[in-house]
Amino acid sequence: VLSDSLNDPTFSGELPPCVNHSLKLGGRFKPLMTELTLEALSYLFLELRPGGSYTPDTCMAREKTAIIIPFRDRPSHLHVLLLNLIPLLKRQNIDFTLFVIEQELPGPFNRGLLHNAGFIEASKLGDYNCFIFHDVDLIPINDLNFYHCNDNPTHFISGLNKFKYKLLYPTMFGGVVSFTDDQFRQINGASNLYFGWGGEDDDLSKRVENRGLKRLRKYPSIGLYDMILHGRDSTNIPNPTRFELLKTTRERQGVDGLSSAKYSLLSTDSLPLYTRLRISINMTE
Ligand code: UDH
Ligand code: NGS
Repeated sequence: VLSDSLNDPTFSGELPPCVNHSLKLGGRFKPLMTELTLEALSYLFLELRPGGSYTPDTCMAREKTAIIIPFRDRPSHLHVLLLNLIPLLKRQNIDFTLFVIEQELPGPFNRGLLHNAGFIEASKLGDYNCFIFHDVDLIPINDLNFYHCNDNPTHFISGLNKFKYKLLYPTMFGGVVSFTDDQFRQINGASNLYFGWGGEDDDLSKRVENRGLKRLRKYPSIGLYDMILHGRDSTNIPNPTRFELLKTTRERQGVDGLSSAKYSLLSTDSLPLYTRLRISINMTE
């Protein structure tokens, strides 16, 4: 007679830990660039809980991960990212929640402040111990690029299609990076002062170094991404003050960051595939 162990009162088994060498993993793959609607996507991923959370049901994940996506007006990129990233995270047995942190108009885009606001708001909603900050237009193309945190902050990108699957310079630290809760607090998060395009990721890179942490990077054949090619956003023009700001990273680090992030949270919506956080930033504050 077959018995259901879960209904057996003497059964007290625990799930085994999730391991990296899951049978579900392939290696490099070609991403799907189809732009589906959010409704179609939500039918594809019915196993996600409202707000975009997923917990593997065959093993215990080693950490609880918040994926934080800085965002403004890129719905088609977001849908392509979801189509590729959700299956990859599931194959890797990651326990995750997707947060899309959106900066309302008007005003120039501020990616650094969105990192801080995303970290602060996600931490209020769950006990996440791993944070992965993820640009909306970067699609991972290797299953072995694990969405885990490490003993030091980690740059997930070792090569990008637009740079012939290489990087522009060795200290690059933009696009997709991971921090444990402690690591992000240790560097006082990102700078809030970079309005417009450029430099905020270099500032983050220096903040890691200034606090005696290392920057890790994924193995060259593994940290591969395809960027969805696009032009410059009209509300994210190059920031003319970025080079001046980069000269004062060290002096500012203690007072400009997580500890001083100012924004208004306009709404929190638990959508089928992600938690949407809308914020406004007052440039004059
Ligand atoms: N982002 C938005 N909306 C915006 C601006 C930025 O969602 O209006 C987010 C998004 O997650 C994006 C990230 O911020 O991936 C970084 O912004 P970006 O993609 O504009 O920056 P990147 O350096 O590209 O990747 C700059 C475009 C330069 C075009 C040059 C054309 N030859
Ligand atoms: C550097 C920018 C970074 C940027 C990187 C790659 O010059 O913010 O280029 O940009 N630093 C400064 O401007 C100080 S990319 O070619 O991907 O658009 O991330």
